[in-house]
Amino acid sequence: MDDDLDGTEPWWRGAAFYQVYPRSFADSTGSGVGDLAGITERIDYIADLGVQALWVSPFFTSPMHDNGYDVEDYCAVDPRFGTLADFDALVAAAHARGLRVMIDWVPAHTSTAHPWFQRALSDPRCPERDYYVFRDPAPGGGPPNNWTCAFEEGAPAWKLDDESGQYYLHSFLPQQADLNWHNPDLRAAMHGTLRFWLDRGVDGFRMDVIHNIGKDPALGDRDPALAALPHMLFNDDPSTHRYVREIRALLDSYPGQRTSVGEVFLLDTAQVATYYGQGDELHMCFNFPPLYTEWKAEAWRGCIEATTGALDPLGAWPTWVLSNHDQKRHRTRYGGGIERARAAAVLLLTLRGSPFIYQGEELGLLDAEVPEQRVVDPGGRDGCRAPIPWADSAPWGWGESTWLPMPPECATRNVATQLATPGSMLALYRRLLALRRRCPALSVGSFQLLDAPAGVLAYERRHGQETLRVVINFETGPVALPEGLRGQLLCASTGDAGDAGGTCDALLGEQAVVLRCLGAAPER
Ligand code: ISL
Repeated sequence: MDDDLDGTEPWWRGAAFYQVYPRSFADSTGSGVGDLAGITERIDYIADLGVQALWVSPFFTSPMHDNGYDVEDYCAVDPRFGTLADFDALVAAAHARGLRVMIDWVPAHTSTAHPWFQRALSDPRCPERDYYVFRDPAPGGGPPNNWTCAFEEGAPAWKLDDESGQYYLHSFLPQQADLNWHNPDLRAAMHGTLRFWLDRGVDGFRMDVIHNIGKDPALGDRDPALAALPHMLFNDDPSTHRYVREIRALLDSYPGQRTSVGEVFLLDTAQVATYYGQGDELHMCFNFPPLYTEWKAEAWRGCIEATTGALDPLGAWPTWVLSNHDQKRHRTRYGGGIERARAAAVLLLTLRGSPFIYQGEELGLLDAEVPEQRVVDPGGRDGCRAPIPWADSAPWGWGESTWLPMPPECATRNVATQLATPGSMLALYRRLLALRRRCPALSVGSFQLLDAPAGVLAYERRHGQETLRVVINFETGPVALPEGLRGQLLCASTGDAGDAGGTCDALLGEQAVVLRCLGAAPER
């Protein structure tokens, strides 16, 4: 595998990542639930898409109260998803195609079914009791502080253990008990779980709510005005940085540029930036404001400026995400139009930083409608987790029944049809990813916002002799491009690439283009 893109950059800078949600990716057994062998069977699909790495969401032993983000055994594959041998086969198949494999690591909490928690409950004097955050009730009774949990608005982040009379902390479901990272034995045990997978050859980790590992040792009340919002959104204890540096040192002790991307779910990018440390904490952080930015040129310009303003001075490498397993898919969020989703693909894959594609967005999927009797997720996030349609007729490459309903428009939004259609969304993602590979200006080049007419976002990417321009029309009407924004068309969000090579001096409504600057050297 090439370690560098141009001899100096680490592999993950400018790499495009593909998020696989194993339950819904591909099913090798006909059970209606996707599995690891299913991913391996479809690994060529991911390789041919043109990404450099995949991130596989949790497949560890779990009671599945939070679809695997409630881990019962960090070092075992849940039988629903296969075996460790299936995992090894997936890594081997990915590596054979030059794809890196990142897995999800959930360090902030375990399932209450985890043996550590079970021991902690059964014997309050056992060492594992301090792996968690148990506290006496507040002086007047009730939870120890006013922190609230996610998924249930305003509900306390504490659950009473009747047996001992103490509460334990849970930032998410009561079945997900927060770990106490101040305990050195817990830290060592969690480091052991990283080593387990590093020794098996994984290339890195997506670290679930990593900002939530360190807690204010005093467990003080939060500002009552904000107390109804989940504590996790605000948890930003200085101790976390030390723990993250230890994790980074562990990754760095392995050869091969093992990598981390942390889910730092803090809504201020300046706060997120601190988790890059001095280049000695996370390699990359997810940044959530872009996920909440509406489809408007001005809003995106502001979002990009805020991101570059917070990260560039630190030399911190950005990530860009439009969809994931927790949020409405961006096509759904942006109103459902397909041209808009196509323009969004150009944006995602040409900004400076590492883009993360969520499985199915390359098909232009919408969220599924999930009737009440089929709801699975306590957080209301089933719609974006619907299975990927592979075949061009029902049951779309799955067994007769799937764990969630299929998404809408399967007859056109399936892999078989889109592979055979030159102008498909899938073809567009493949074209854009190929362009990223061919043009270092897009993957690792510098970035500069350009002046543009109202409703249009334009920026320049530059590397060596190569200068590319990206111009995105967020509005539905056509727009003429001023002289300074014209260029030779390399890729348009519309059509099937038939017009590449011509000069572009105007955009259709909701069209986005990648251009080579006129007067620049012709493409090599
Ligand atoms: O899901 C959300 C909003 O709909 C987020 O607030 C989410 O809780 C947050 O991004 C943290 O997410 C991660 O940790 C959770 C898990 O449920 C998510 O699936 C995971 O991505 C708890 O482990």
